[in-house]
Amino acid sequence: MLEGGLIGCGFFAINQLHGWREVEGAGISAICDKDERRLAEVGDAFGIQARYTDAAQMLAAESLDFVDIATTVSSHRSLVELAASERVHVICQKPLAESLDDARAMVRAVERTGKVFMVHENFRWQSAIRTVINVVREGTIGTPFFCRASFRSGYDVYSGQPYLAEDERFIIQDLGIHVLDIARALMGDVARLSATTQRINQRIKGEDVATILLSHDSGATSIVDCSYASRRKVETFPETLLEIDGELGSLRLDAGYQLSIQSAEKEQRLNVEPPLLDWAERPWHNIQESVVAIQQDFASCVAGGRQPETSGEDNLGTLALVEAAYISAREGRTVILSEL
Ligand code: NAD
Ligand code: 89V
Repeated sequence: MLEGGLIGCGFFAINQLHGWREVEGAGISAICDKDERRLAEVGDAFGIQARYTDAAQMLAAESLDFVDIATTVSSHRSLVELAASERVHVICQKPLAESLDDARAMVRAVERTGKVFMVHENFRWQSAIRTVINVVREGTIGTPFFCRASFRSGYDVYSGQPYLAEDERFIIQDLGIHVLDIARALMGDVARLSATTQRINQRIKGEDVATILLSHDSGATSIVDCSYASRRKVETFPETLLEIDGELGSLRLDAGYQLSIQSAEKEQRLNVEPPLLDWAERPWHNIQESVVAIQQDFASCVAGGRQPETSGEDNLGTLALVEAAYISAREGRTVILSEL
């Protein structure tokens, strides 16, 4: 059994702690949060007695195989480097870092230890998205040449995560990063990108709408569009809707987890709604189920001595798209990814 230490016991860490209880071969035996009140609440709720307000002290005192970093982005680099210096496996929440330079340094630091380094980039582990990825990778619709990945919502994310209203960078860095990662998982790496951003809600500091055009290395095109300012009768939070055309067919993942696949041979309609786990609640159940899937993959990678699909190294490609989108929107130009 792999023993883990969770750093950061905030809003999302609750899902991670529930998730670890379901993972085979790994669990959390110690927790850390610099906020003592939060540490006590979460320790009591999950029956974890080993509690620390300092991650270095936790790593020194406990015999851990891995750390799960669930703090917000500004602390990710120092915590990942601390974990590397203590030679433990690492899973770290997205966004991995505030800059590409930081992220590259973090990847190099863990690489030198030979340990597993996963980014908790869970959207591509959502079961509906995973089904679509498998259909595309199996060649059912032939080589894809167009993808639209769309996340449009009016859901109040600020009440659970107040820091999202305070950052100069909002929707691309927090949410767009997931949708850009889905586009990469489906369509491959990106050669160039252009983006526009808007701020509709004037009470927040960053952008809450982004529209991004991607030209992939393969020649395919994707549109990634995100909004937290969309007032819609059917509120789809937190679903990513997909539309993909391939040389042999097409598929759509529509609202309510309805997947339709058209290929030369057949037309299929599938309900790919994720199960509601006993600790989960709608509409978050989609994200909550993906937490179990990604954490199980982490445990399997450690046991099997392999790097995960959403490794630190892989995530540099997604983080580069985030950086490129901000540059493009600010400077009003197309950004060539190889120049970053
Ligand atoms: P939060 O602010 O609610 O929680 C962060 C916690 O970390 C706080 O309790 C804080 O006291 C603690 N902390 C900060 N720095 C620390 C340090 N150096 N040592 C110990 N504790 C420290 O934030 P959140 O909403 O839970 O978000 C955490 C991360 O999870 C963010 O990176 C966010 O983007 C990500 N997130 C991911 C998803 C997803 O679906 N993958 C969803 C929500 C949030
Ligand atoms: O996934 C996230 O990081 C969350 C949310 C889905 C609400 O955007 O912040």
